[in-house]
Amino acid sequence: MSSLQYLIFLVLSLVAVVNSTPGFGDLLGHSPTCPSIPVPNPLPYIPLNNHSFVLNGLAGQPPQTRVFNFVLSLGNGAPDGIEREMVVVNGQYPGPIIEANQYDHIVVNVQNLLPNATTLHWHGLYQNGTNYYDGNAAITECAIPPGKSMTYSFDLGEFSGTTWWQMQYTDGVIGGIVVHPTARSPPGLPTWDEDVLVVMQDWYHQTAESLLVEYLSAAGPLGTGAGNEPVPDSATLNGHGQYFSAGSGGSYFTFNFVRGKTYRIRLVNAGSLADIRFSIDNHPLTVIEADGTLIEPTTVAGVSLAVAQRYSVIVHANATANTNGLYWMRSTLLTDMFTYTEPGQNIDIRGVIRYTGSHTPPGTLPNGIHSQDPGPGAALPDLALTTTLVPLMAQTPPPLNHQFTVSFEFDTLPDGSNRPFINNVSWVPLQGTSTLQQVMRNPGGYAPEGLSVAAGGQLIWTETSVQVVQVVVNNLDGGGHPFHLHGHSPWIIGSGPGTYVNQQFNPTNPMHRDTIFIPANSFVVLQFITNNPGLWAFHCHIAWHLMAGLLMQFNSLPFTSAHFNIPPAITTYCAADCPQ
Ligand SMILES: [Cu+2]
Repeated sequence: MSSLQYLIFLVLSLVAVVNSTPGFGDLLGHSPTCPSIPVPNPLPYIPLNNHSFVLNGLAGQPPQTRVFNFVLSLGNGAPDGIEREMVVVNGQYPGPIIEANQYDHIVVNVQNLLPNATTLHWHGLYQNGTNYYDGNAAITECAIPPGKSMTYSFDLGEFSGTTWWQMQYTDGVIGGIVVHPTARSPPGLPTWDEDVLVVMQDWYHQTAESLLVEYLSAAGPLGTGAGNEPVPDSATLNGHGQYFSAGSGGSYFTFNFVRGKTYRIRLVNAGSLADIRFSIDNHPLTVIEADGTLIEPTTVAGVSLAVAQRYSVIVHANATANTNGLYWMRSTLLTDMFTYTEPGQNIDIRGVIRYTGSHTPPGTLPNGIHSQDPGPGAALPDLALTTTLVPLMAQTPPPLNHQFTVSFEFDTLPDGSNRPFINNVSWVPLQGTSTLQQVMRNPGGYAPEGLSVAAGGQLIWTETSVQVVQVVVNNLDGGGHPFHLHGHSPWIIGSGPGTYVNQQFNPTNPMHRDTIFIPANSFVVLQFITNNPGLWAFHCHIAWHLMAGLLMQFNSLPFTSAHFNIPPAITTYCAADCPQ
């Protein structure tokens, strides 16, 4: 791109950004076609009860359709001790857990009683043949207007493992998804007696809507500078958190261990920004799953999860260090993403493991709230980088057909604010339509074969036939970014510092997962097969970076997508053109 082209591009993208920014969380009535409803007054939220996080198994049940009803509304409450307005599902936070077996069919009836339009995205699910239910506003559907409903209806297909659903984009309410495999466990996979979910989320006391305005401004949050991501105040662990400033304490998620039993704990980072490290005092963790991929077991002291990543760990209830039978679960926010000090912040969030037989009164804490982590009781490392993980079920990726490179970085706009760019393109959500709708109307022309840029910041790679593609992603930024590919679990063929310069890799049983952390100033090489028709977002999962435009799309098999039987509601909602 010449410097003149670049200048024109910057001005155009600035105009696009300015035009689109109110699209996130605008007031009602942005569009004359958008319905307005009397929004119900927020009620105090109900914490999802502790027992809900224990999974039922469902093993041996025949394949079936499982139906869930989600009513989205505003609520209020103080998960970490500080009152704020929240988004809740059926009055609850976190939202309900979707538990099913592989190959089940899932139906979720969503009713939106929020003042803004929204969608629900089912992270990591393949949505093969139902791309329009991927829940990606402005890409696979248009958001559900206030007062309206939509039914998501999809097969789980081959997916199994631990994942989560989330509301896009503002103040995302979240919930777990657990899909049990139907086949017998592969050799080498440890067994467990009980199965429990632990969902962790960094937590802000301001609404995402107001924080986004600050983030996208030249002044930045708290005036700390353009491009500084809003730093969270605390975090929650299964909906319970602690914030000790202002005299508030919050509450603790508590889980009972029966001595001698073995537990599978499924960890999810459902947050917006921070990496989170999980550990349990005096208990080693044996990691067996990463983003739905079973891995060769590896025993560690702690596990760090980037935003949107998941791990399963096996824990033996055999600790004797604490005579009161109480141990801390620790969910520690890593500060590497934080560019300024948030006053009063608590990064040290706790939950409680309580051995049955503990003679302490209910609610007793293991020891001091500022006690140091004693470690697992043996000298163990933390979990290493993704590229060192080995899938338990070996796969050899087929030889590649097409390779292409994208590079991303952040740049300052003429007004002093900061935006991300992939190959010099910053994504802006389409208004009143979706890229899928555009492709269906013009499958051969909207986004031609290969890499193209459609109007409004839509960077799209198109494959009109089934191909094995390799995408080289160069991170030119001085920070790390967790990238998520919708609808796939790409192989990680290679990675390293700097930019990719045709290094050769030997992809013998490479790791594959749907959310890959790309460290600062480094690259990854991903490989996948374009056999899943539709528009698949590939984006940084840090909420602020995504909303600022760090996203591109893969357009697989557009002539197949053109025959999708899109539910009429989606078309109607596109025409309504409601702000999110
Ligand atoms: Cu990012």
